[in-house]
Amino acid sequence: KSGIEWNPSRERLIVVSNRLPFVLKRDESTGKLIRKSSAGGLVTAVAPVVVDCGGRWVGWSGDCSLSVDDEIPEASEEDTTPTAGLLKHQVVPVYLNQQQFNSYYNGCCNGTLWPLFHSMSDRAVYSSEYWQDYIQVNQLFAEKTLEAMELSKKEGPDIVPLIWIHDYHLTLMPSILRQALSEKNSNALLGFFLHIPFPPWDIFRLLPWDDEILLGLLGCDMIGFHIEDYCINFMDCCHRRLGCRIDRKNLLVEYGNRLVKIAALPIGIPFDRFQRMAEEAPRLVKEKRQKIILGVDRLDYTKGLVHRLKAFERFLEKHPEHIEKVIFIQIAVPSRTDVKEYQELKEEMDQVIGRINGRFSTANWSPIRYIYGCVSQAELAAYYRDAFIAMVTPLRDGMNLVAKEFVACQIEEPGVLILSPFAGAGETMQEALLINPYKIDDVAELICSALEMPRDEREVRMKNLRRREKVNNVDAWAQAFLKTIRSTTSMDPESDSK
Ligand code: ADQ
Repeated sequence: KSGIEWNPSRERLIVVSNRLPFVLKRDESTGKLIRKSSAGGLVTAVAPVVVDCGGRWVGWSGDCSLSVDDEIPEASEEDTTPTAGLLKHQVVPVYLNQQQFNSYYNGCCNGTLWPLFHSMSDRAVYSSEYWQDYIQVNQLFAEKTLEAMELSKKEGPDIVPLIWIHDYHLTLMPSILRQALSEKNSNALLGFFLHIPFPPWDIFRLLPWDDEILLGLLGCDMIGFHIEDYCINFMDCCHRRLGCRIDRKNLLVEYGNRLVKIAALPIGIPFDRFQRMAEEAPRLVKEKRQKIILGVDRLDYTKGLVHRLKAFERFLEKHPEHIEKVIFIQIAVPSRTDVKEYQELKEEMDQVIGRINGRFSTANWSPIRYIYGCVSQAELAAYYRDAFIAMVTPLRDGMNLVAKEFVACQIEEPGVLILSPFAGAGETMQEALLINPYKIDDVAELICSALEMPRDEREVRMKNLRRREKVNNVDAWAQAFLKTIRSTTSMDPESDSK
């Protein structure tokens, strides 16, 4: 149950994201498609809402070989994930061919927009071919969403679809939908949430299609970002690039004859689920004498992995008294492995880890344990619980969920969170030790202070961090989004009863 109230005769939620909330795989023996669950926070929070209100989910299946002829399977009987309740008619797949995948996804999304939005403009590639495919795929998603809206409207004459679009892959969709709706004289509420940072004007304007992205997003009734800085950056770009009037106090952008509501809505995690997993997880690391310093990341250059390892190396160099007393466990999940920059990062990681281990290992100890691969959530919870320090030190990050998952799992001896202020999480998790990840020497010293921090201080910091994340969990985030978008019209059921 989502805990969100719906008026079934008037509302239907349609979620649109690059990926469906599960992967579709072909069973080799039967040739039929089966669902493989993905357990991310977004899916956990949003899928129950779609199930409750009889809504729909539009997204790519994750496999270029699939086509309209493939039938979407129902969930298997053993499936207990939050998407199990999504019936096949609620799943609206978008089909991409290999060329579109390479150009739209690897090219424009991950080669252009990802680095630029993370203010790493020197890594961004500008290609008009990629951009054309980005437009085309956004159109494709818009068509599928319009189909889903039509189906939803058929379920009741007064139904107004509430469309919730996710992330940088789909920034052009809102204005395409708005245009189509006005041609059909149809109504819907359009909302968007950006999961990554929105960069400052001086960076954003490097993009050759900056105006198109702003115009695309302004098709919405409401746009959510993680933190206020990103809201301000977006409004500033609308003002300077498009000449829009903006209301900084109430977070509104005026475009055409409409007001677009902007909102800072920091995402949370399923806190209680992580805590429960930490209570049940077995002990994975046997050495009791050694304190664990933990890093958990997608292998991405924005996450500051190499800087972190170098800081750890400096720490061992400057504080040899800690040799054999700590172990650094880095868990890195492979990501975007088709993209050259990600392959290069993988090689650099192997090299730096090899060097540090070669330099400091003794007969019975190696400083770094490197796990390259996907780890189950139950195992992650065990690492989070048993770590003495978690290092969450991205160079830039929209929010960062690892910082939040770590505190949710800290149910035994309280540990310390070392956090970069360049993650959205740095805005609210003020009891963490905040440090600029580029300051290698200072990070090295901070590791030392964290290891020596008195228990009382660790306890107070961790208690406050946990209290905040428990309340501001992922359900609260989804509810806040839906409440804000409803408030842009008279659709809010609370306003009915007034
Ligand atoms: P991501 O960049 O993917 O998300 P993040 O918020 O750190 O980044 O979430 C990563 C998730 O992957 C976490 O839930 C973590 O548990 C999981 N994970 C990491 N390594 C793993 C491993 N080896 N095995 C299994 N699971 C692993 C984007 C933005 C973020 C924003 C989120 C949500 O870039 O800034 O916080 O969306 O809005």
